[in-house]
Amino acid sequence: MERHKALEIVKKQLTEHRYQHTLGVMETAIELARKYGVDEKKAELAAIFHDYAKFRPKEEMKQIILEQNMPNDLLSYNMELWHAPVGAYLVQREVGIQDEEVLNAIRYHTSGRANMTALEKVVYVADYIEPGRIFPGVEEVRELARHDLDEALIQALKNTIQFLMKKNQPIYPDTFYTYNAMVMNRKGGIET
Ligand code: DGI
Ligand code: FE
Ligand code: FE
Repeated sequence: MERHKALEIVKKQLTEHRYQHTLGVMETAIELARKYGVDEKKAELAAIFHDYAKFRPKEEMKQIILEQNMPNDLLSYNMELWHAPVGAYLVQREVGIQDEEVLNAIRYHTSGRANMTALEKVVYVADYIEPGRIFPGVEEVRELARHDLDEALIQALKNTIQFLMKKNQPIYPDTFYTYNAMVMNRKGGIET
């Protein structure tokens, strides 16, 4: 699908602020894809649609999670997590995107998962560091992303887990699984 067409579709689903964020994620994902040898068109498409379901009503998301047999432990956690798997489903159903790699990059853009593909990592990190993001620690992840996508991802996960813990929020298990898998497979091995 052409960029212009994809943007026109997603714009209708988002607020202006979230659309600007999406443009930032798109540019960043393309840059990271080029740097790390990932398919740029897939990165572009996944980035454009990554927050497609962000503004769907809670009840609609809940119903989709139940009906489509998505992991229903999601329902016990922050509803902020829901728009990722629900987005993958709706982008397939409503937009007609069938590429499983692209759909998975959307599906796992919030929690991550163990053994992420390079495309999934690109979208996750781009979402975290796009130019519109301003929060403590983002600059460090931007710097890491210039040379090492895995280290950037690990740092983003650490920040997210710490941020949630500071707010006394539960951590979704996949977020930990992602962190653990990344640290265990780290180049140079784990420190003991
Ligand atoms: O949709 P975005 O705002 O662009 O970013 P995102 O899809 O990464 O969503 C971030 C939100 O998801 C943020 O409010 C924190 C929340 N979140 C991410 N990981 C977890 C989580 N919430 C819980 N409870 N547990 C997690 O592991
Ligand atoms: Fe998101
Ligand atoms: Fe996002």
